[in-house]
Amino acid sequence: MDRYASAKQTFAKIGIDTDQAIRILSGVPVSMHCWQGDDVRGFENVELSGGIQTTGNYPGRARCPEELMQDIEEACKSIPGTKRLNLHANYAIFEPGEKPVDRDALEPRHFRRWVDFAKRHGMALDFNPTYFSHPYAADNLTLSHPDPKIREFWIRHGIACVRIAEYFAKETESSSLVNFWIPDGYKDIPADRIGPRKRFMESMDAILGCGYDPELVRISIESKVFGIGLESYTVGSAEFGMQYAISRGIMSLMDNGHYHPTETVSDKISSMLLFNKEIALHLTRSVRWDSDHVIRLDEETKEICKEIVAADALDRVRIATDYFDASINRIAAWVVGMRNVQKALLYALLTPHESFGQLQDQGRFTKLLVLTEAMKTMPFEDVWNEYCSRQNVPDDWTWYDAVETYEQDVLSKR
Ligand code: RNT
Ligand code: ZN
Repeated sequence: MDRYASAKQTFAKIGIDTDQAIRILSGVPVSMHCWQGDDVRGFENVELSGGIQTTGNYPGRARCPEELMQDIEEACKSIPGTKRLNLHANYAIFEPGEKPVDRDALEPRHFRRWVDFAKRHGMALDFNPTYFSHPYAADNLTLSHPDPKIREFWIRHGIACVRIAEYFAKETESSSLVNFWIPDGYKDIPADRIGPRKRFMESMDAILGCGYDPELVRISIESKVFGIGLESYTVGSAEFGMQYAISRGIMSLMDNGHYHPTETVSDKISSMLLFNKEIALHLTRSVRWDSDHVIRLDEETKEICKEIVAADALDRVRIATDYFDASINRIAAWVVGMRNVQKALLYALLTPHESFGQLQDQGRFTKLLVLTEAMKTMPFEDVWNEYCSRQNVPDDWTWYDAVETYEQDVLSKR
């Protein structure tokens, strides 16, 4: 008997249909961040700022739209499942001879080439206004800036991004998520905490007031606990984000690098699902702080996916990746992280949540522990390999060969 057939039987004994798990997984969209390919630099030729940082200088960073697209294409060859592409506003493309515009004047046409690219690859698009790496964000204040002129600039930017997402949604026939994250905060203890938050609230209200079709565009707000150089206070804190979102009927986005080190997003998901129609996630790996390391198949990644699957909420959670490691091959970084999201989802789909839940309700915690641990050595690999082969992507031991060849032939020549 082949290995998959045997694994299928083993999982059937615990009430799991591996074919069904594979089928479900293949339809779960995961939005891949474009910014791993160039260390969040974008095409504006400015240094990264805004309380976030990439470290490392591995050769081969994408330096222009063509290179970034080519690298995304290369990565996607090794990533199974349904992929969306997550763009940032600073990845606008100005055609040769066209005069670049500032971020408050961006238009859909500046993303036409991305739309063509996405369509060619059967991907839908998500979007992010870029509130960092810009002269008007030099002091790390944007939508909460005390200067109304600067706030207005950033409000116009937000509205421009909503329009661009509308265009994405129409073109790709799939609603586009626009995620608002601002770096705004202070290095030291602020004299006034409520003022900046009130200004952020009012600026967001002005953006949401632009009028948009929620069938086409979904809007989320991503909170954060601190940033580099902004250690003491973040305007868009967790409480701000959650309450703003729920009161305005938009989505909360939780990035698992944005909480205190012992707080876990996996524990937040169920509460959020009880009170929100939909939620959004940035999957990442924090190492001591919001360091944006490549996602591993670690306990928290698995636990997050378990929470989504066990709550039967795959269609209510918008999953995206968000990390940037410049110290290793960037294409491999994409592939490893995206494959690990897929693996964690598969692991969750292969777990008998109902019967485990019953054990909990019956107070049979010893058996629950025993079986939860037994799960870990089930023939997961055989189901994963079957999934990869049905998705026409290489297995774990071979995909890197192609990436290494690509590094030699393409990346090393940049
Ligand atoms: C920053 C946020 C945000 C960014 C991207 C580039 O802390 O996580 O999502 O990583 O917008
Ligand atoms: Zn994020």
